Amino acid sequence: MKKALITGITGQDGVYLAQLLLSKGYEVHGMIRMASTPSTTRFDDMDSSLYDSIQWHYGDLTDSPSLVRLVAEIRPDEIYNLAAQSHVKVSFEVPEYTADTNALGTLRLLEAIRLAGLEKHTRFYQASTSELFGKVRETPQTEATPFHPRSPYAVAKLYAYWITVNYRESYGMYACNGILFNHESPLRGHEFVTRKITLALARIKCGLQDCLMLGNLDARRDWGHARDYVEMQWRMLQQDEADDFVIATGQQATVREFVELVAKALDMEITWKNQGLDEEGFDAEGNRIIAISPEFFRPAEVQKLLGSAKKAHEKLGWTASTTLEELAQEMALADLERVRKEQA
Ligand code: NDP
Ligand code: GDR
Repeated sequence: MKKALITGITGQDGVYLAQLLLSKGYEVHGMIRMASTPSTTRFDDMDSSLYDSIQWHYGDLTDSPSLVRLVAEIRPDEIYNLAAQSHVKVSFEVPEYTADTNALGTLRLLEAIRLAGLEKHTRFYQASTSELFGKVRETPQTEATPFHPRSPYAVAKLYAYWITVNYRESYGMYACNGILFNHESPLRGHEFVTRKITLALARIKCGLQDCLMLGNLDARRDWGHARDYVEMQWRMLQQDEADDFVIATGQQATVREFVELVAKALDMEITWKNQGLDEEGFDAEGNRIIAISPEFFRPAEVQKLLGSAKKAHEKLGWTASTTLEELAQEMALADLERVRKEQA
């Protein structure tokens, strides 16, 4: 039985990956942070029996001793480093913590593997990101596209990307970067734009909320489904040689188009408004509207991202199996059901 250690197991990808690895017969170890309220609620959303199948350990990417101890004790065959302060806008507010977790945390974990003498045994997956491309130099972005990160989050992930490559080249470790474009699901954090939209429109439909405030509606993203993307994280660690891969759908849409897809899935009429709003976002007629607020703009924006996953298609057999329409619909209907349960 293979043993896997997942950091960031309580996050969106962590839950889908744990489910996948358990279904493949893995012994799954999850690293979890101490929290004053439980951070494992996503497991209840997905399938609470999964929780009991996982071996839980306290640890933190900012705490070397916990990482050294865990890796030495578990001696995992595979480590998936999904933990991160993953919100791009928040990284402008907590830049040092973001660097400590996302950049140095990756280094600490790689060192823990070496200190345990497992550099020729443990395979390592690093959750790299399309945010590395930032101010894009070419479209679509591939593994060969130059990086230009645009946030403390992305700069920290750039360090993590290169230290992963460096440990592969220096110590012969099987260490891979998955350069994943945005991927979403009904388990997505509420502060990311897709989930913020599906939850707000479901609440507006049920009469629990009047207005949705958003930032840059013209930002373009290549959005896929998290369930499809974790399958590629696993496949990257099953190759003969470690390598880095872009995972993307090759389709792009704006935030505004995503709102429209969600409204369609929920059979709602929406009104766009930018001026003539009172403090709470109502217009003079008290309409329910979608409004734009400077609060949600970033100091430096990543305006457009579009990936080419040709290499992953050829070597990992990757094809995106969920369209953006299907994703928007699945997320919207899941939130509508949640809101209705809440109401009941
Ligand atoms: P989430 O934000 O949903 O989950 C982040 C996870 O990291 C949570 O389990 C969180 O724990 C944990 N975490 C945060 N800080 C620490 C720390 N200091 N020590 C240990 N654990 C910590 O992220 P996603 O699941 O969406 O993404 C997974 C990874 O993939 C992240 O690294 C992200 O940056 C990257 N990525 C994500 C993409 C996406 O579109 N989703 C695209 C490309 C890359 P807690 O529950 O306690 O907060
Ligand atoms: P992103 O995701 O920054 O791409 O990072 P997010 O959903 O936060 O933003 C996507 C785009 O939408 C615009 N936007 C808003 N964003 C948020 N969060 N809230 C709003 O109200 C809003 N209005 C408009 C943003 O400006 C942006 O352009 C995600 C994270 O999962 C990262 O960890 C991961 O590395 C990348 O995806 C790939």
